[in-house]
Amino acid sequence: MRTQVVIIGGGPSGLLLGQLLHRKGIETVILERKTRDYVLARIRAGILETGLVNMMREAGVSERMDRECFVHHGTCISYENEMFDIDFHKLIGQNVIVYGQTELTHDLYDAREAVGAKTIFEVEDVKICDADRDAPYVTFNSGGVEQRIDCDFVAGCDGFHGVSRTTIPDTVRKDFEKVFPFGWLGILSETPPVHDELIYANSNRGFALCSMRNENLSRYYVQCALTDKVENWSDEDFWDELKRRVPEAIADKLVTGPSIEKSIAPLRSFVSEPMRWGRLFLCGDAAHIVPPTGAKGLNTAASDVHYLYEALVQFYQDNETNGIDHYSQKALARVWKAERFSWATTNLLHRFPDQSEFDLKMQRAEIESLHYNEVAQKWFAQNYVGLPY
Ligand code: FAS
Ligand code: PHB
Repeated sequence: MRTQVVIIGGGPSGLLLGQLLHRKGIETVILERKTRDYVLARIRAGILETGLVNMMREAGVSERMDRECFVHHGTCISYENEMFDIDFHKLIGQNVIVYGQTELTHDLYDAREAVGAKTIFEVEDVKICDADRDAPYVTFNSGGVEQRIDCDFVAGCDGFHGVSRTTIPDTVRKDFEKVFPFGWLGILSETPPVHDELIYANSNRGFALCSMRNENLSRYYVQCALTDKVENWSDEDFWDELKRRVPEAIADKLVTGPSIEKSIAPLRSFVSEPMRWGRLFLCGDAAHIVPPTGAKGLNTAASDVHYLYEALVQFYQDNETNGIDHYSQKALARVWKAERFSWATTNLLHRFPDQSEFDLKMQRAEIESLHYNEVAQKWFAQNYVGLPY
């Protein structure tokens, strides 16, 4: 088998890259470890930056997103019984949209199948070979049969636990990591959202987030201990704890109901450099992870896709290598800014086990300056809606 670009990973990064390249006549094969249903059952991001929305439109996969999404002109931050709005539209004339990663991934799978582009599911034992040479190839096992695909390039879109990142030798790669001492317990419930915008809550009991997917599908999170287990939390326990962490006026109007999904995600900041080794390019969670506080995970994967897509089109159409030669540098410049915002918002809104009284005073002072200082709010708004590509 031969193709131009082998994409490892059929998550949003791989699918979006594949769809964009297809529309430029560049052939790809996606290798996905799981089944399509398994990938679509994962509940993840909910906020899309304008950059990602524009790429979905360029990929020709935005019809349902444009029809069903919520446009959010701002977000709310609460601290104990106080709550304030950061109005992106008023401050910087921009917004974000609420459209679940699950839906976005579903749309991309449908689009890929509609154009007949090749995706091989349930692959095993994927190996990237000769990535540092001019004729890379990928071997894998499918249905018990060893297979090989020769290609020009490999896009490692296989997430944090994939094989792409570690294909880059330890002598070349440098990883940067910070593990946070808590996780997020999230639930999905078929209930109306408690507020028309998201609420990021800082409380003396820990962080909480009120989010949504549509007018009758809500997504909520509470900060929990790393040792916590989903089975320790009944739905009632969750709702009671959420009510303790948001302002009374919000708790009073919260509509509760049975959870249809419940999971705990650990929080970490992680970046692996470089994001290119020879003809292998890392994209998305394969190269970096952020705590979801700043809603940057999926959106930073999108900017990687943007840079790699542009670079590969330039190579195939203009026989230019400037884009691919500068891919890692360009992608990392934006990645680190997203890491900074995600780290800063996580420190601002969570309770840390080792926080002193002084630390709590500093956290409170920072939230209050965000509440009353327009310059601080503009910085938050510019980062939350997404820095330019
Ligand atoms: P993904 O991990 O989504 O996709 C990688 C794909 O590669 C997977 O389908 C996997 O099965 C496949 N794969 C792995 N190894 C392979 C191999 N060896 N061979 C073939 N295929 C392989 N971001 C936010 O912005 N907001 C959130 O609320 C949020 N919540 C999250 C919750 C959890 C539990 C996790 C893990 C992440 C969350 N994220 C969130 C971040 C998330 O949205 C990612 O940024 C996004 O999925 C990145 O997409 P990909 O880079 O495509 O990686
Ligand atoms: C979500 O809706 O899942 C979500 C929204 C914003 C975040 C994190 C998660 O910052």
